[in-house]
Amino acid sequence: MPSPDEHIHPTATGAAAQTVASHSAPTTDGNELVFWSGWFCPFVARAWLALEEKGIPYRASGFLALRSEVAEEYHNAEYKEVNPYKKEPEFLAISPKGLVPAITYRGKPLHESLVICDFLEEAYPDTPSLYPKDPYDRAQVRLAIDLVGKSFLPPFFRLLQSQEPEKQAQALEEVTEALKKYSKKIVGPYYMGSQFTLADIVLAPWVARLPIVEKHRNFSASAVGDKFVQWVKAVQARESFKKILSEEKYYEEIYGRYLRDEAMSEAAKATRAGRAIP
Ligand SMILES: N[C@@H](CCC(=O)N[C@@H](CS)C(=O)NCC(=O)O)C(=O)O
Repeated sequence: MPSPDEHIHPTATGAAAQTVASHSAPTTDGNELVFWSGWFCPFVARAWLALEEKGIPYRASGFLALRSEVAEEYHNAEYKEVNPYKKEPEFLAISPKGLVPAITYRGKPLHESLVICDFLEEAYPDTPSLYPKDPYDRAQVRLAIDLVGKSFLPPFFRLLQSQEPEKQAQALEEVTEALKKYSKKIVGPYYMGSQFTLADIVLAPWVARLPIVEKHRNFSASAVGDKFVQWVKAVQARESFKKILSEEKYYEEIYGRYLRDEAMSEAAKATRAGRAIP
């Protein structure tokens, strides 16, 4: 039986659709990199932000789902819209957990959003860096990444999926606490100051998803603090961020399944079972 998550809106919309369309011509760089993607995914958004920030050429094709003829030509540099919930064998060969984002670089596959971001940083050294130069500052970026992964994401998923008011309240407190910790270190306008780094990218996709928890779970950015509110505004004004946004109503649709605790993604299943998210 197909899982409910297979029936997601099949393509990017709004500004994200335009970004995909504006990358539809073949690239002139030897077509090194393929971006396996889904418009709906915050982890994809991290890799997409990194690609856009770095200006790495990629070709968009707007495929709705992975097809074998697409797989055959996957050495061509393209943005490929994938439905990871279908777990097609061709996609599993590229991304063993069956999760987006993934890339193929010169035909070699890689997965995990942060691994991909770091890979882009190293494979394209002549593009704008996502890390500061100073080693201590770079370590601060890594600490921010660690904080978001360990302290923000697990309660964020619990906040979405919990049905009981006490569990929601507990998760809301944990989300707010994690964001307060993050905010304490924001230099402004971005986490590390004027440079937009991976410390921003790791959390930025959830800026587009905060309206969901504001509307349905009493989340309040101002309860986190003014520094956070200002950071959210700076992220919203960032060109790369605007370029990868789909229309809000489609996020609403996706997250409806999480809010009713019906989502069947690996992350939703792990959250339900009290396991770490993959
Ligand atoms: N840790 C992974 C998480 C990626 C992830 O969970 N992607 C979701 C979409 S947002 C996915 O592909 N889900 C398919 C599934 O759960 O079956 C990363 O950072 O790349």
